Amino acid sequence: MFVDRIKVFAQAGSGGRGSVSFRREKFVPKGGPDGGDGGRGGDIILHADRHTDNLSNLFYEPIIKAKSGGHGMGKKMHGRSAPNKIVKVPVGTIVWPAEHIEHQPIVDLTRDRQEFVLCEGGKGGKGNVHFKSSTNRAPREYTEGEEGEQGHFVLELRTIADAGLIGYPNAGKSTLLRKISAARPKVAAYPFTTLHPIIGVIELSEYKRATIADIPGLIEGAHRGVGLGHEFLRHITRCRIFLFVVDVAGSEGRNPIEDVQQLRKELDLYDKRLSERPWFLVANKMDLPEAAENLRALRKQFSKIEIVAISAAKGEGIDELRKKLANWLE
Ligand SMILES: Nc1nc2c(ncn2[C@@H]2O[C@H](COP(=O)(O)OP(=O)(O)OP(=O)(O)O)[C@@H](O)[C@H]2O)c(=O)[nH]1
Ligand SMILES: [Mg+2]
Repeated sequence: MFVDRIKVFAQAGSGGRGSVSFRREKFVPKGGPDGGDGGRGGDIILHADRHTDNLSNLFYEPIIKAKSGGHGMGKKMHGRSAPNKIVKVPVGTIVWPAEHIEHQPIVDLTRDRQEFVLCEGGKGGKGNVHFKSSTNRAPREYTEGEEGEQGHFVLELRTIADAGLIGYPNAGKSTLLRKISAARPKVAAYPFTTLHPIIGVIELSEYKRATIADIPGLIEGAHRGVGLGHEFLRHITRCRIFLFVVDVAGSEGRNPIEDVQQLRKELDLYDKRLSERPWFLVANKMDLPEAAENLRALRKQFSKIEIVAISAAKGEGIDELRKKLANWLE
């Protein structure tokens, strides 16, 4: 299961209560106060982890709680501090307050191993040793531990990748990702084979790598939530460049030029800022009959846009695409 948005309730542990206790020893008739402090409650910590690719662990545990600290004890003994509760989330997780999502995020976890204390555990209370004074030698005062912080939050994943693949269903985006990276998205001859974003890592040179996100195919009306498009467009909002993948052979009876225009429009309607980002064309399915002719028309129509012709299925043009990608990402 792929979960990229979830509401959770988080509650850190409370501090333990301070203790009221008096020394009792043989030959020490009136031992003074010796009640120790309570221990700290556990924090709730979000930990960005690059091996975690979605938020499904929270689907099964939408209520996150850390344990409370132990109470203080006699002989000035402190209560035990509760362990922090560490929750692994994918890199690219944004945390919103549940009341107003998409306003001001609480945190954006963009780096691997980045940590954030979502809810702080309460401090332990003070034991009666702290309340001894010249006028009160046998204090019965203590304080309760502080309550742990708590709140409702929405966690949302916005995939982080250098480049995003955008295209109609069946254009061959996943086939391309399989050829160019070690990622293994499913490929099939029916639309919406890809149901959630998948990231592939591409070796550009010996030292350089790039990440590419394959998202479910877009169709007309995607910005309004038709198909799977809208749900997943936010996963490309962080890409630096976009690769529009088209079936240049028009093998499903569509026109590649219209496809590109429609995809551009959907992106623009979704978020104007995205349509201003650098983009390139990948003309796929060059192995099919109509492709060469359509490619000429495509080049004419989009003369200012760089176009790389490939056959993802046959693995043709992949090396050139890899080289171009390195340039585009410079
Ligand atoms: N002839 C030919 N067929 C291809 C090529 N690339 C992909 N295909 C086929 O096109 C179909 C769709 O490929 P996918 O890679 O699943 O397409 P997609 O864009 O990921 O589709 P969705 O996940 O549904 O959006 C499959 O049957 C592929 O085998 C190509 O270069 N040439
Ligand atoms: Mg796919």
